[in-house]
Amino acid sequence: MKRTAVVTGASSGIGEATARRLAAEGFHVVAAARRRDRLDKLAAEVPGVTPVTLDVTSQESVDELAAALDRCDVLVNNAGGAVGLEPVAESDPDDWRRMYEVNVLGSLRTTRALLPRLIESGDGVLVMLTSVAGVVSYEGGGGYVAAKHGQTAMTETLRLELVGEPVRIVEILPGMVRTDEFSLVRFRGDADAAARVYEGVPGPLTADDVADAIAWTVTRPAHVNIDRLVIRPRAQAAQHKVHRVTS
Ligand code: 8X3
Repeated sequence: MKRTAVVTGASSGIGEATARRLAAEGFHVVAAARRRDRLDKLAAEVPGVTPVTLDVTSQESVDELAAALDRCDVLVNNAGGAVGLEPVAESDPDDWRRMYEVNVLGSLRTTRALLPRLIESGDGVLVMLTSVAGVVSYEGGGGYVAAKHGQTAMTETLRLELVGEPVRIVEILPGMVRTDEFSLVRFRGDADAAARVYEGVPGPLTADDVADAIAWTVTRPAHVNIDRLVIRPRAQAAQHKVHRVTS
C-alpha cells in the first residue's frame, strides 16, 4: 500500500510544489487547503493527489480531515504566512492574532489530530515549515517573526517529547523564496512592493527548491532525522546580507 503524505496549504506555493513532488516520489498525497477549486485542478493534473478542503484555523475542519484518512505516514505542516510589515509599535494585534492562529495553532491542530496516525505508521515523519524568521528577528518582521519563533519552539519541544516513538520531527527553515502569494499577502496586495523584495536578486529560491529539500528529508532511512534544514538562495548570506545586481 502506498504511503500517505498530508500537505497543508497545498493550493499554492511551497505546499503545491511539495504535493506535486511527493506524488512524483510515489506517495499518495492528500492536498489540503481552503481553496478547493485549486486543489481540484491540481488533483486532475497530478495522479496520486486527493484534494481535501481544510481550514487549519477550524478544529472542526481539522477533525474532518483526520476522519477522512485511512493512514498518514507524512504530515507537512506548510499552511502559514505573514500579514503586514509594520514596526512592532504600530502593529495591529488582529494581524498578530491571525498569524499566530494560522502558523502556530494551525500546526498544533493538525499535529494533534494526525500524530496518532504518524506513530501508527511505524515510520512517521512530521515536517514543520517554519522560516529563518523562526531563528532571527528583523525590522518589520513583527508578528511573523514572533509566530515563527513560536512554531520553531513547538517543533523542538515535539522532538524532545516524542523521542522513542517511531516518528521523525523535521524542521525546514527557508529564507528568500519567490512564490506568487507570500510577499503579496505580506504587503496586503501591493504587487509592486512585493516584487521589490526580489528586485535584482540573482536566483531567489523557488517553491520547487524547497519541495526538493522536503522530499529529501522524508525519503531518508527511518533512523535518520534531519532536525533542522536552513535553505537560502546563494545570494542571501544572511537576513540583511542580500546580493542584488543593479543594471
Ligand atoms: C519568509 C522568509 O526572510 O521573509 O519566511 O522571513 S523571510
